[in-house]
Amino acid sequence: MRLDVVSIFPEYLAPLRLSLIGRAVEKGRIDLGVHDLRDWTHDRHRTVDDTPYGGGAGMVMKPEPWAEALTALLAEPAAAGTDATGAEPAAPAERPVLIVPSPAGTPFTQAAAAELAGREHLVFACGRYEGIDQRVVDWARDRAEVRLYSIGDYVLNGGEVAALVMTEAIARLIPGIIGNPESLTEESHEDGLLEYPVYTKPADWRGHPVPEILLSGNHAAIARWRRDERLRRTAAVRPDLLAGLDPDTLDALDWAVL
Ligand code: 6GU
Repeated sequence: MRLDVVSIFPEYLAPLRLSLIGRAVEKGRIDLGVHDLRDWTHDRHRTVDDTPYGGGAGMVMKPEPWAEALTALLAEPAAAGTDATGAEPAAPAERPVLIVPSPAGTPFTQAAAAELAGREHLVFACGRYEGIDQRVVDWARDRAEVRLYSIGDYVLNGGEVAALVMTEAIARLIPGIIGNPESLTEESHEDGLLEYPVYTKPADWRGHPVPEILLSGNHAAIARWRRDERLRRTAAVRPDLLAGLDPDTLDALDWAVL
């Protein structure tokens, strides 16, 4: 996957070089570019913002640097294998996805992360101030599949932290990036339920025993207990998730818990 991030604070994206994504970048599974928007300005002050039309508080990001940045980053890569020797015609390139982190976007979900993990090229446009001139988003629709995503109902100062959140959720779902892919299947949000509680040694810790069933060796009973815990937890803290479940995915034992 090719991953580009544009920001006026490229240092904010340093964590992309660490841990899981960092290793994927080192191994060449992710081709990462972190870019300073000011590199596409031409004035002495490297200006990226201006006052809003219509008045109001704060500043708005100017369209020109964004258009130059996105023109450069969304450009089709030079087609390989179409030289004068008449070799293989290159497969048509998939449209890049331009992700604009925004509190006014649609909710970013595990399903969105899973879908994006299968795409060839993601570009994150991290805005600051009151946002990016709307015409940039409209203009970019000819060049990319544009998506505005919010990571939750609260306000951040800019899109950088949201881009870190989204890239982590996406990158860990790219095939071959996580050592043990089984760890992906029983997680919170994979199937609309929260995960079950986990325990490790010692079996009794400061007077708190591990639930006995987990020491029983009865794998079917353990699986049922874990499912019951997932249902109870989800009902207790995220009734909105339960309401969104397909009732056909619940069996009689599930209904007995709920
Ligand atoms: Cl994606 N960006 C910003 N700036 N604020 C947010 C957000 C995103 N999601 C929630 N708040």
